[in-house]
Amino acid sequence: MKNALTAFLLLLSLLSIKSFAQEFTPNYDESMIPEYTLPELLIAEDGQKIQSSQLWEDKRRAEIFADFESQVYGKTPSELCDVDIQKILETDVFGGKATMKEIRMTFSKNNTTLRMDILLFLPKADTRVPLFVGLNFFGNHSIDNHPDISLPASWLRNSESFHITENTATEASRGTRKERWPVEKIIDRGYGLATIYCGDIDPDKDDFTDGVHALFYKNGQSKPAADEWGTIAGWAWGLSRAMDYFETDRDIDASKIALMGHSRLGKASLWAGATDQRFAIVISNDSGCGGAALSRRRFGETVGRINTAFPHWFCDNFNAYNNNEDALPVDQHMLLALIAPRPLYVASAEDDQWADPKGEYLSARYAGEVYKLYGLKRLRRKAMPKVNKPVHKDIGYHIRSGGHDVKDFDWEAWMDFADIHFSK
Ligand code: GTR
Repeated sequence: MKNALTAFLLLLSLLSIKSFAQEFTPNYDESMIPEYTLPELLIAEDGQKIQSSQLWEDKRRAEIFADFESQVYGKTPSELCDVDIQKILETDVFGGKATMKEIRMTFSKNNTTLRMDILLFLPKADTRVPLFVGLNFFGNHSIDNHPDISLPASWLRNSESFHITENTATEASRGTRKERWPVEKIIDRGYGLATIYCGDIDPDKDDFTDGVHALFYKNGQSKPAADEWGTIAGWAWGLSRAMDYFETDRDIDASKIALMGHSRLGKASLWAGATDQRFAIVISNDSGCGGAALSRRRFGETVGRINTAFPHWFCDNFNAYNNNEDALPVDQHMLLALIAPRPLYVASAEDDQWADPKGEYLSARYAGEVYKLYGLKRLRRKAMPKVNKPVHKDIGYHIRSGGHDVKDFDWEAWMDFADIHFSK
């Protein structure tokens, strides 16, 4: 009887997910955006006005952080695990002007291990170099043609154009994503670049048996509890472990690390930037819903739609806000504010309406209230900046022409921004 009831309820929920997905029509009309009131950034839960950066840090920041943790991304375990670090490759590249290294981190706990490879390109220099770090979608070997880059051992999404079949990396996919990673240009500007395949940390599918989560399960647990970390928080955890390594690498200036991420990985870079204040600059590119864009605008992708299509990205508690955005204790401008006082950059693309560029800009502008407490420069204009005209304050923003992608234009704007903030 109990089994029949469970099966019936499961069927009902599958049907409702399916019908939601089928019914969902994104809104792209500004005049159809429902009226909404954003939660107050600078009024604490007990009603106290937050008028100093000290009070922000001592009180309000923690309240907002706790809401994002329990309602949106899920709590990351604070326990440690065993970590083994091996340098598995070091070789000259680009005619000797840079070094390419691979660092293999192996995490173990609960009789489970996880292998995460960090691929690094570092310009040869007399001093420690500043670094950009970002997760990639299709394996470290997809960002450059070099034949020595290790293929990931973890699960990959099948893709004909990236030559991935049977969820396994192949030689043929070397360099297939190199357009998004202008490695030599980055080197020539004096920056290092580090990248990690996101699936090494947690494969991007609704399955919590194969990634980092399993290392931290309590006895008998097989998936995170409703307020525990989803995949995005898992990716952010991996970025922090990479940061642990960067702090030990004598070639890297760990006080000058800019974290960037595109799309779902942009959501991860924002959450990593919020959880780990060692990242000196945080950049999101086309991160949209659950990233930089305001949820309450319900423009393009919505909370209900993202939780339906990607049930594993956020914590289960986030489902309570499907079609119910006004009940959220936070909105995404508050996530951006958690990055303060560190420089923050939000990048959008004109044709990427699914990610709601205007919602991303507004969010970056509203986060400025906290930057102001620190006497920092924020985005003040109501009107969005012109297309392809980056604005570089302590919060940076641009909207690039073209679609959902990472272009050299974006990288150049981020490097200009990093030049200013790292005083290069
Ligand atoms: C889309 C998703 C977005 C964005 C994107 C991506 O399908 O709806 O939220 O994350 O994928 O990661 O490319």
